[in-house]
Amino acid sequence: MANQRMENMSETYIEETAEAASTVANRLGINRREFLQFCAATATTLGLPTGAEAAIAKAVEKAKRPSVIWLHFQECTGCSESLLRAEHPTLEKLILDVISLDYHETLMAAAGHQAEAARKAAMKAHKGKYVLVVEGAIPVKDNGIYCKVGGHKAIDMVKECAADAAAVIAIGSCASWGGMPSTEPNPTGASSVGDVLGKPVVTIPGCPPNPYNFLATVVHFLTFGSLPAVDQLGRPKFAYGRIIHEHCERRAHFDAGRFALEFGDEGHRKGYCLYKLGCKGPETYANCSTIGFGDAGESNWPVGCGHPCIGCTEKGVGFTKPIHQTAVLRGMSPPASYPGIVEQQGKASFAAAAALAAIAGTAAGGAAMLAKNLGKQDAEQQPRQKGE
Ligand code: FSX
Ligand code: SF4
Ligand code: F3S
Repeated sequence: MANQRMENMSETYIEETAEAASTVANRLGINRREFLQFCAATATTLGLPTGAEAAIAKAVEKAKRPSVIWLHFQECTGCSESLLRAEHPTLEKLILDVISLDYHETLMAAAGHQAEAARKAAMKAHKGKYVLVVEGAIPVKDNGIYCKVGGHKAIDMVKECAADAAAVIAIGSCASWGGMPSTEPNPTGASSVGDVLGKPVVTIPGCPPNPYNFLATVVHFLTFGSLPAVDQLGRPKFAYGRIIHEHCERRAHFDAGRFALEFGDEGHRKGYCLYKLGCKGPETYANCSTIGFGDAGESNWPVGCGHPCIGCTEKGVGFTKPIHQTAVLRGMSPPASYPGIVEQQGKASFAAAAALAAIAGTAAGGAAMLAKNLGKQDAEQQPRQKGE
């Protein structure tokens, strides 16, 4: 898609973009074409029109790198790891080029009092202008004593650092809504950044989140001077506007009623839909199915690798619902038809299913119909698979 965007650009745009790109590419020691592709891919991820590549390239070239203070609390550091593991064109180079990472406990060379001093200095020098990124949940039970860094409680640190920040970004599900540390019975009272600060913040959920969603958010801030449009949970709409199920590569199998019923069964080996293994794609908002992870080629995301989505981005789903519990079919539009497999097996005619779908009419009706069909499929598929 990025290449297609490049082809659609006018020559002027290409020249402008190329000029800015040369500077950045030299600075990063990467190939200019790779950088241009990155700009095009970021514009595509953000849903920006053709031509925005030039603005992005120029912003990355010229904009003053915003100071970033990155705090770690209750988490596994997977968010930072995923940023550093991304490739093409070496995301960590880009991220460290577009931001000035002034405080990050895992990545900074300084330790102890020096690290503390670096945080204080950055806060003072960039008062009102720095971006605060928080990774990890914040324990609030027992006055917040369960997480301390340098003798300071997480709850105090986040409030202190947020007070003079230009923007606050909660990265990962832990910071966005509590994530894994908040799993019942949540002994430490692990809470989200928004809850602790008592105000909405931009959230990039996922455990870990897709690094491009973070980078695209930062690039948006750099290019337009503002954070991207968000939904009611603070999630950038460009990344979390759709449920995974809508663009899943296995969706045709779902619609046709072809499911894996056990790990390793014939349906699983054939790449059938993982809904009956507990896939939460139908109730999880994220772009995993469209942008994948780690630039390691097609299908590089949980479902693509054969594992049901556990809904790691979604509060109330990830780390909350049992893995094998089937998902709520959220926002489903009924498919135009219920083809194939049921009819072939002679249990229900296609015409009858289509007529019922037409009578049901609404999306909810469609979902109910679908659920009915799923039941039929189960009855059909089980003995067939056992017999094979
Ligand atoms: Fe880990 Fe981050 Fe999960 Fe949490 O990612 S990958 S536990 S979302 O805060 O480090
Ligand atoms: Fe894909 Fe899961 Fe939806 Fe099946 S249920 S189509 S595997 S997202
Ligand atoms: Fe998480 Fe599901 Fe995406 S488990 S990474 S939201 S496919």
